[in-house]
Amino acid sequence: MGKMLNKTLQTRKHFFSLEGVDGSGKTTQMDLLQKALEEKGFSCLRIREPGGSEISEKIRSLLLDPCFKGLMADKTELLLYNAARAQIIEECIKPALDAQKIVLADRFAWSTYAYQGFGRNLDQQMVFDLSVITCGEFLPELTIVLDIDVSKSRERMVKEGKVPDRLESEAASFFERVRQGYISVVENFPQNAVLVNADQSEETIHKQILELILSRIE
Ligand code: Z5A
Repeated sequence: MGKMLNKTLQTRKHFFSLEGVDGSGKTTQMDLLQKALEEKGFSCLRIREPGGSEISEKIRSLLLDPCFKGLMADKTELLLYNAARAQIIEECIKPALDAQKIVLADRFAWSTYAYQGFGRNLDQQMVFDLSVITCGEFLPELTIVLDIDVSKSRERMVKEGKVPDRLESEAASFFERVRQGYISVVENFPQNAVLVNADQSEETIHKQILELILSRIE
């Protein structure tokens, strides 16, 4: 179970992220959300983490390479996710927010809190503090966590036939901890994070997400 963090959170307006275990439907929902916002005339920058810039994509391939399974130290993993994030903030997020765009992130700092803090059992306060060092004020004003039973999200991944990367090949218990990590984010930051039941139709989930985002930007 997650502990309550010693924290203050600085966030940026017009910055949103979608989070959840793999197969929770983030990419599907990102597509629908971006399209709906652009149809309403909003200009959006969409990013995915880790990645989104040349340097961050190189870090991504290091992080997800299955040949490092069992080799990469947990703290190396933690620092690499933060390094990729520091780069994408400077190169992409800051300029987009300065240009009044809406930033939509497929994963961001709460992935690190859930996967490294809970999945890998690293000290949660330390993971949080490091995120604050990496991001400063560049944290999303609202994070939508797509919450789903781990067995159901696994079924979706199997159905899709995706070859598992280094993290995706972790045991189910790892993803159970990650799910608890996301629940802890919502408990710690109810103003900045919300759970949406991801075991519903794509259209129902989309409507809920769009309503949440529009309530912050219109
Ligand atoms: N990671 C980390 O450890 N620490 C960090 O700080 C960060 C990341 C930033 C990145 O993987 C890995 O890095 C990730 C966490 C870790 N790994 N793990 N494990 P990624 O970017 O390659 O993949 P992902 O982010 O996990 O996304 P994904 O696997 O592509 O899943 P998704 O985007 O959430 O789901 P999807 O592609 O939209 O949908 C999956 C399938 O379900 C697909 O066939 C859909 O058609 C289907 N689907 C979607 N919605 C529904 C509904 N509503 N009903 C039924 N079926 C659905």
